[in-house]
Amino acid sequence: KAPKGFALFFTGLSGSGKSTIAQAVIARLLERSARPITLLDGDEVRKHLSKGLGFSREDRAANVTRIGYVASEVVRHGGIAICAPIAPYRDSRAQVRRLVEAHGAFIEIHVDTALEACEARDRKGLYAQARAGKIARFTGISDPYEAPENPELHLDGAAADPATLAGRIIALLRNRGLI
Ligand code: GGZ
Repeated sequence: KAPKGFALFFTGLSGSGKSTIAQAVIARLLERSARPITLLDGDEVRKHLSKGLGFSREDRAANVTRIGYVASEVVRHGGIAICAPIAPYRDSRAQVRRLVEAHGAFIEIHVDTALEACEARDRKGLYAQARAGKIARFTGISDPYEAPENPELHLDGAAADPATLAGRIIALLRNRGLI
């Protein structure tokens, strides 16, 4: 019978490791099967699906619900959607959950890397710019991040390497009979 579709929805601060862990999960999934995977990464989405949107509350909500809509369509057709926006607002995440759960499973993964660790790495130099006031409304510095209360999985991105954290996600998907 056709496999059930599901969405992995990563949420967390900039530099928390969402994209890197998502990539490691994709590599593991591709080893197991030929099921197609749709990646909706924060960065890429903003170049295409959400081109022109900024970082106000409204624009972030629009960005996140657009991602959710695409994910729900993928899941409706039995596919795997992997989403990795910051998604700082609880209500937007809940809206995405409702959209996806109408058709399949929604797995919310909080990549809960301490702000200090994200900022210490600062691979793109964005935190330095935010501290200097050159980027306004930067999540964790000058804009809110509402932590998930009941995510399916809670990970500390600084506690283990991405491959190990991806292994925990694969185990959860196996336990739930999704792969
Ligand atoms: C947060 C920002 C901002 C502001 C630009 N606040 O680490 P990155 O660089 O590559 O990922 C971040 C990305 C966040 O976009 P999302 O679409 O994931 O955000 S949301 O879900 O809130 O809509 C960061 C960069 O864009 N970036 N300005 N002010 N991150």
